[in-house]
Amino acid sequence: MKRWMLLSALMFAAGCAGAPVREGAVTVAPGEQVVDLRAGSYFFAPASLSIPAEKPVVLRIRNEASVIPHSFVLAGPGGNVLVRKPLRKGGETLIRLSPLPAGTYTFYCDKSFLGSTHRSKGMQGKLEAAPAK
Ligand SMILES: [Cu+2]
Repeated sequence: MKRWMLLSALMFAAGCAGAPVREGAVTVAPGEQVVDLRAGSYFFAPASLSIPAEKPVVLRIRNEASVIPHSFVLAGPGGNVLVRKPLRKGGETLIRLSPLPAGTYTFYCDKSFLGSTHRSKGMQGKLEAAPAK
């Protein structure tokens, strides 16, 4: 009984460490393209991604940082924010991108520490949505 309570307390704590809103789990559909991205303090790798335009894509972001909080923000060519999501610490976060029009997008982490943004420390990159040939 005691052990069961401790386990559920741990799971509760782990589940609540990230986003305040619980979101439905993203599952990859058959044939859907998965793009891998690594994140950490303070980088995204690769810093330059290419995906097909007008196709749904799932981003699979492996966050190597287990203490410092990071996020993934995707902004359109005009700077408008399309996606903003906290990254699971020391684990994977799946993000399904709606089909994007061809163009160059920017992704970055919007966290900061002592007035210095993670983005300025190197947590940013470019995502190219390329038209099919
Ligand atoms: Cu960050």
